Formats: sequence, C-alpha cells, structure tokens
Amino acid sequence: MAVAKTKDADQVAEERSPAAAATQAGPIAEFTKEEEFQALRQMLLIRRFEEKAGQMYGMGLIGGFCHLYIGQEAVVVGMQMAKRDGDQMITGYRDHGHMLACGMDPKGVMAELTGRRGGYSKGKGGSMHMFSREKNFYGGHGIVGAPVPLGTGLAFADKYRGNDNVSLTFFGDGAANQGQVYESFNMAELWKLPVVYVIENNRYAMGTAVTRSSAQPDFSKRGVSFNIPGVQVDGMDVRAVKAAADEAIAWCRAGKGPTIVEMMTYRYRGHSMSDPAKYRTKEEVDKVRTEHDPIEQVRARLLAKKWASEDELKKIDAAVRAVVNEAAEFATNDPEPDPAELYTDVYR
Ligand SMILES: Cc1ncc(C[n+]2csc(CCOP(=O)(O)OP(=O)(O)O)c2C)c(N)n1
Ligand SMILES: [Mg+2]
Repeated sequence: MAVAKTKDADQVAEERSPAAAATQAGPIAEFTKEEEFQALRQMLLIRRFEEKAGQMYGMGLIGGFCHLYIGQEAVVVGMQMAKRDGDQMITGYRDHGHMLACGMDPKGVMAELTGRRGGYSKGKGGSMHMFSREKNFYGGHGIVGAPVPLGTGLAFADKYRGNDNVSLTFFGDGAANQGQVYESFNMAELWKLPVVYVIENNRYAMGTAVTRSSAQPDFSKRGVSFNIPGVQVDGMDVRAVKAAADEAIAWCRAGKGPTIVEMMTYRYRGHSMSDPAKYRTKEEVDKVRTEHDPIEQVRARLLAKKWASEDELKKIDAAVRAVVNEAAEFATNDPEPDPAELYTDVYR
C-alpha cells in the first residue's frame, strides 16, 4: 500500500527552520534579571572564545580540525542552566562551547587547541578530544554518532548506581541518521535510562542539507517507534531551551526513561575551519544572524526591560574578551609537550 506523503521534505524543512521555530509557541522560561545576565555572559564567552579560536587557526597557531559553535550558543547554555551538579554532558567534535558551559577553564581549552602542555589533554588531544571528570564532561568525540551510545552508557551507570543524575547527550542532525543511535534508543527506553538526547539540528551535516539526507527531517519524532517522547524547540532562544531542558531533565530524574529534545539551530561558520560553505547562500546565513541571533535576543530584552544600559553591556563584553585574551595569551606561550610524553597516555 502506498504511503501518502502530505508534504515534501523541503516544505517540512522550511517550516522547521530557526525562523519558523521562533514563531512557534513552545514554552518559554521567563528569565529573572540574573538569569538573563547569566545566559548573556555564558553565550558571549562561547562566541568570543570561538572567534578567537578562528583567528588563531588563521594564524597557524591551531592545527588539525577545528569546528566552531558560533550561532548555536543558546543550545548548550540553556541546557546547562537546567542541569545540576552530577549530571553529565557528552558531545561530538563541535565541543568547545560545551566545555565552557560546563565550567572548564578557557585557558586549558585554548591551550589544548594550540597543542600545549597546559591543555586539558596535555596538548596531545586537540579540539575534539578533551574531558573533565571534575566537571562531568565526557568529551569531545571525533566519530560522528559516538557520543550517543557512550551517553546512553553514562545513563546506564547512573541507573546502576541508583543515583538520580541525568546524562545530557548531544549530537547533530547528521549523526541522527546512524544505526548506533537507534540501538541506543531501544536500550535506553527498555531500561528506562535517564538520558536526554539533545539533537542539535543546525540544518547541515558537513555540506549536506537535512532535506537531502533525512527521510524524516522531524528529528523530534525519531524516538516514536521506541516510545521515546520528543519535542521541537527554538534553539536560538535560550529561554525556550531552558524551558524544554527543565521538562526533559525532570522527566528523566523521575525515572520515566529517555527523552528527545530537537533544537532548531544554525551554525554561522562552515562545518570546520577548512570549509568555505559554498552549499548555502550568504542571504540564508545573514537572515538567521540578523533576525534570530541568540545573543542579540538577550541583549535586546535587557535593554527593553531597562535591566541594562548599552554601556553596561559593553563592559560585560569587554570583561569576557579579557578572559578570552588571557586564554589566548596562555595558549600561545605555554610550552609544547615534552617529546618524552609521546608514548604516555596512549592505549597500547
Ligand atoms: C563515523 C563517521 N562518519 C563520518 C565522519 C565525517 N564527518 C565529520 S562531521 C560529519 C557531519 C556530521 O553532521 P551533524 O551530525 O549534523 O553535526 P554538525 O557538524 O552539524 O554539528 C561527518 C559526516 C566522521 N567523523 N565519523
Ligand atoms: Mg548538523
């Protein structure tokens, strides 16, 4: 029997773009003044850090792969605002923002990017391989989809130990088409594991648009056949992310099993530093930047509510830039690993 198709994939993708997501009436967490400032500082830290990393890459100070998170800041910051100590976070290679949101030291992250001793992996891991047990950040993984079974495993450990921690497992729209994702979904629901699957739908997997790679571009529905509930969220509005995260985390903590939050977001830069991003138009990027930028949204609210003046906002930006400059300075002058370290920390 033929399955009736009501809409074509392009139409669905258009309806589910960040622009459309912003007009949808999902729950929005009303932020206090303190929360608005917290979100602003965190997102600015990620934005300025990534801009600096981009510059340092251009100067030849960073080698290898480097995937910037610019544009997607509201996703990790909103999730972070809803989590509590003990909850774990794990993601793929677009990971600097997650580390900073978890409270990892910008100096240690930047020094890892430049391959220096003071980096989180002693300068031997680079952009995609950093971890912090202290901050419950479990990487940093270069293999697309890998964080999904690993994050599910973290949730299994939580359940096994009888605590009520939750695993926040981040992956992309491209990763969502992998087989290991669905094996993980099955086990997670079967065993009611406390894992929030955060699908960061930034509309592209390298140069491939969601509509060209995904038979079902509505990622919030990807758990349907496993009985895993899912919601779609305006991932450019940190308040919407926080509201969805609050619900998702409460669901997991209550022992109800896994859940999916699909974050409609957008990356402003190419896939990695070596991608000129010719597969999309400048207009498309500019439209999201000018109409939906997550940081601008907070700035505008702070000004409209008269919770901050332009001057105060400039001072916050300057303070954040100072932290990032200090990290860059450290990452430029810290020595490279001793050659004797070549065979240490290596699995043999
Ligand atoms: C198993 C595996 N296959 C392919 C790649 C190459 N690769 C790196 S990133 C990427 C695209 C993933 O896109 P998405 O999951 O949407 O994440 P985004 O880069 O948009 O954050 C691919 C195919 C890889 N690293 N690992
Ligand atoms: Mg993607």
